[in-house]
Amino acid sequence: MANFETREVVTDLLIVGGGMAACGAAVEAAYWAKKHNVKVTLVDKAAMDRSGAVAMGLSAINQYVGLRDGQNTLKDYVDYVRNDLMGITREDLVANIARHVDSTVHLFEKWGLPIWKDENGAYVHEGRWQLMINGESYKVVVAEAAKNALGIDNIYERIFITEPLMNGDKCVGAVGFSVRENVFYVFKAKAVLVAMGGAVHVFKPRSSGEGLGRAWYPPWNSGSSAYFTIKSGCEMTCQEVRFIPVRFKDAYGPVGAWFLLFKARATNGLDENYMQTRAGELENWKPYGKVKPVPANLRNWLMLLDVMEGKGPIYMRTEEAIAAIADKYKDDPKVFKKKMKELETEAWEDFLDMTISQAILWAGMNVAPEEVKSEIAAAEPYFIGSHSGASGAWVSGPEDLQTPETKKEYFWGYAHMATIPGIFCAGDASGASSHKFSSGSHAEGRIAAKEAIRYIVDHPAAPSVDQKVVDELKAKILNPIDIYEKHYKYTSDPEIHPEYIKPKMFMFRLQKIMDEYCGGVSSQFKTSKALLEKGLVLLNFLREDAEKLAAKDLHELMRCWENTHRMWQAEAHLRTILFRKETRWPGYYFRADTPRMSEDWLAFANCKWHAKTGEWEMIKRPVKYINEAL
Ligand code: SFD
Ligand code: AMP
Repeated sequence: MANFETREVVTDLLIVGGGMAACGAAVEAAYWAKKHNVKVTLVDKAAMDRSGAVAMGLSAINQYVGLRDGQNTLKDYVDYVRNDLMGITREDLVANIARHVDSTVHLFEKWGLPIWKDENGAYVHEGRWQLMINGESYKVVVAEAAKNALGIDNIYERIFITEPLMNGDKCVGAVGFSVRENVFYVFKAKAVLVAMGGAVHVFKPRSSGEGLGRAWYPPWNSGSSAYFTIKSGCEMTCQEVRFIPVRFKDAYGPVGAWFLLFKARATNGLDENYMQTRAGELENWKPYGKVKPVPANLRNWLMLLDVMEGKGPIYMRTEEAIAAIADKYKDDPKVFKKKMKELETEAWEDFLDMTISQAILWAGMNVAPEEVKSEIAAAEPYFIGSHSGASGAWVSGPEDLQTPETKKEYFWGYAHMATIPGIFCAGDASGASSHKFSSGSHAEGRIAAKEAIRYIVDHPAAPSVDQKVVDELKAKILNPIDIYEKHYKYTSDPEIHPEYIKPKMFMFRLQKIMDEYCGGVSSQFKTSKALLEKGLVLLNFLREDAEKLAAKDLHELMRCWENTHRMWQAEAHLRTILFRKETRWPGYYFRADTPRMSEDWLAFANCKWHAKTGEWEMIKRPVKYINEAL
């Protein structure tokens, strides 16, 4: 077997991940840990300063409710999220995050994040819920606070968490390996807070050739949260809800600032505004088709109807929007010139703060946004518990926000704890609580960490770990290195071999299956029972071949496990689309054999994988609202 030293870390609370949710968890856990003499450890596959979705920075904070200033109520936010998700949401979770998110944003500001202010000192809003920031260093600022709170000795960077460590049905920690040295890590803990982000590259991306790998969400979020929670036996929710963002084409620049701040229109190749010409289609998706703002998937759907009729390309009318704003200043040429310069700067900064490659693409294509319109397109599917996605673990809500009706279904002792005791989830790892974004993920991390410490105080027994389980996991995790060592000399090209499969080839195969059978870009997001069933057969063959993944070094070992994690996310997704016999989110995916929304399916489609049998269980759970009680 590959020669790896084993290092053991014994702790009370283990935070897996170092992104927005984990940083929130670190800050809060450190506070409560001191009070209760509890040890907290954080482990990240990368370096916290620039790890996760916010690595490149962001140009907006997308969740700020403004409760302090009476701008909105909790009920307003909950109504917004429920409508955007076509009725499928856990209002108790959404409200719990929403009532804490403003204080997280105030902390960001205290820690040094520049939030735009107007001449009266008020935050500048991009839209009703969004604040403009100078956010290139957003993650650095947030990580610094987390590191200061936890102390550097309690943080392990560049360690890839591969598997949950189980003792029967109980989670007693996690195992993984260093991506820099031959060390296998065993973390033993009384509770684990899962915050390893969402999943990217499960589907074939639009990017190819030199651009291959370019995606909207970060490619290093590879489904580890979903894998960890599925494999440990947690019930999962909304696994069918993928998010398809509309983005500036090919470099995935954000559109929110254009639609909301600059009030731009999008038009098709014939200069028609599909939101107007296709408005009649919204009747088919009532009541959600008639709410304001129109749900994100329906906005996509109206656009896709044009694209499917050959009416592309679709353009963001940047030139029109800038002209309309500047027009107000046209009487004074000096002020007009200054305003135009300001708008041009804001347009570029929107990309430079969070999607630098879009600025590079614009520069390379001689795009001056004040002069020419710019192409946008629907991206490939992503799995996230935030934005207008919802996939993640099924977690308990807070007790005080339940109605007698919801309490039976949505509460089991500790808020944001999964169905396996001691596993807590936050950010993209927790499901059915969409629209939390960077700020809400941080807030959810804080909530979950406080609850995890409470759980540890209530359950102080040391984790009991079976050494045989650890030895088996070590052998399994390092197996790709052994396979490569054994066989690589017997081929003229180590990339191709009858005895093994390299992780990149494995990823291409996974992406092809998902793209063609599960409604990816090439299939125009359409699928059906027959296609899904065939896709499942192919996924099962892929699962057999996962045993033959081979790695020539530590980096490829990480790639092997990233792709195994993606494969499990893929299977949960496919099975849940198959289970939900309707189309609820056209614009994200369309089931051609069940093309309409059905009252029977105003319900959560949950799933659970059973380690003992290897079987998946599909579970329908009721949707119950609390908004009237707010
Ligand atoms: O414009 C392992 N997001 C936006 N949020 C906003 O508030 N405003 C925006 O402007 C946003 N936009 C946006 C956003 C993201 C991206 C990529 C772009 C634009 C281009 C969304 C937020 O960023 C997102 O909601 C949160 O970051 C989610 O937080 P969290 O904690 O759930 O995920 P993370 O931050 O990605 O962190 C994941 C961490 O896990 C680590 N990790 N560690 C150990 N072992 C493993 N196996 C691991 N796998 C992953 C990662 O290293 C990381 O630390 S806009 O589009 O709307
Ligand atoms: P995006 O840049 O697309 O990620 O959007 C940023 C924020 O603006 C998110 O909260 C979106 O839900 C919201 N948003 C984007 N476009 C629109 C739109 N056309 N109408 C309403 N909200 C939008």
